[in-house]
Amino acid sequence: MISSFVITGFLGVGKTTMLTNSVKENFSDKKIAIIVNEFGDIGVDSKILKNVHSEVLEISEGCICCQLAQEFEAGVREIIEKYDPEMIFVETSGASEPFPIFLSLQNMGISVDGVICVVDSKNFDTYKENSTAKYQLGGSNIIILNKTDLVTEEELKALEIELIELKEEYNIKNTMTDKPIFKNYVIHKAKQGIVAKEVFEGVYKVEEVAEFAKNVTHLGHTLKDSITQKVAYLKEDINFNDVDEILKNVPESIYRVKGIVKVKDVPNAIFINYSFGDASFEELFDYEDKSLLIFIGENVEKEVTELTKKFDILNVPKFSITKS
Ligand SMILES: Nc1nc2c(ncn2[C@@H]2O[C@H](COP(=O)(O)OP(=O)(O)OP(=O)(O)O)[C@@H](O)[C@H]2O)c(=O)[nH]1
Ligand SMILES: [Mg+2]
Repeated sequence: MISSFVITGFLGVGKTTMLTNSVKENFSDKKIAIIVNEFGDIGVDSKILKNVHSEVLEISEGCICCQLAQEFEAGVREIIEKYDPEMIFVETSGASEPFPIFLSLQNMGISVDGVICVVDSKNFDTYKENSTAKYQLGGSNIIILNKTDLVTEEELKALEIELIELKEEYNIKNTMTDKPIFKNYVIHKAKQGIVAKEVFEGVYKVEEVAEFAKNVTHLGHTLKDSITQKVAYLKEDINFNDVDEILKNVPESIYRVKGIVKVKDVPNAIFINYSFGDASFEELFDYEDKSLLIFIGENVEKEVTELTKKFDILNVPKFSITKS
């Protein structure tokens, strides 16, 4: 039986980082396939993941827990046929709830060994009121407090207490019996998504969950409605300082920027990863497409228009959604 993990968590918390930094080295003896569903229609995570993992399937445009369930199942079948993996990791978009994906995998005869919710220890306060974020916590059985390098011990302790309370409140339950679906859950801490192999050693028995899962319905969630994305292309190669300057001008309501840009005097393209005010950069090999920045947040339309006024280099297509 193929085993799988679902990785959930709000936008920018470190899901892809965990997949690139932890998964391969812990399972070097296994054939791993990754499925990634990104918020927005241009997948940059898949490009990053392909640097590390050989088999990456990208499902873009929409949320796999709602309108893309069929595409998701078709994608899983495709990757199994082509690659015959022993393990599948599914990175869900920050807008998805994990439970429907969990059920889809089980319906396909794939064992789900864990639903991992990655939490941003530094920025949890900023997004914790979002209902999807709460359901992501409630629908998981492995909680990873990531970005621990950005908080103090005390802050981390306080966060852990808060998370336990929220987990109890939002713990996914069987609607008939009112009993929690996951009997147990564990909390681990991580920096740069680096966790030990034990994290992936299941904490519950699948059969028990399957029994419970029959009566669970998909809860409505609001993230997709309130959060949108806008892509801006760069008219030409720019200086690294200009990238920095653009990021400094990103308003608070845009809390996620991902992009790939060609920078003058640097041979390879640079992958830009910005979340909640912090940015990281990575070289990306063999990227030949246009330079672009994807802005994700609230009011993006208005805010990105402001940015294009300020930075002439940014060009926002008026009508079409362009796929990479
Ligand atoms: N300081 C610090 N930064 C981190 C850590 N983990 C991830 N990051 C940074 O956080 C940003 C977002 O990380 P990703 O792994 O892309 O987050 P994600 O959850 O996959 O994001 P989406 O797929 O867009 O929802 C990147 O800039 C990472 O470098 C960490 O432990 N500490
Ligand atoms: Mg990601």
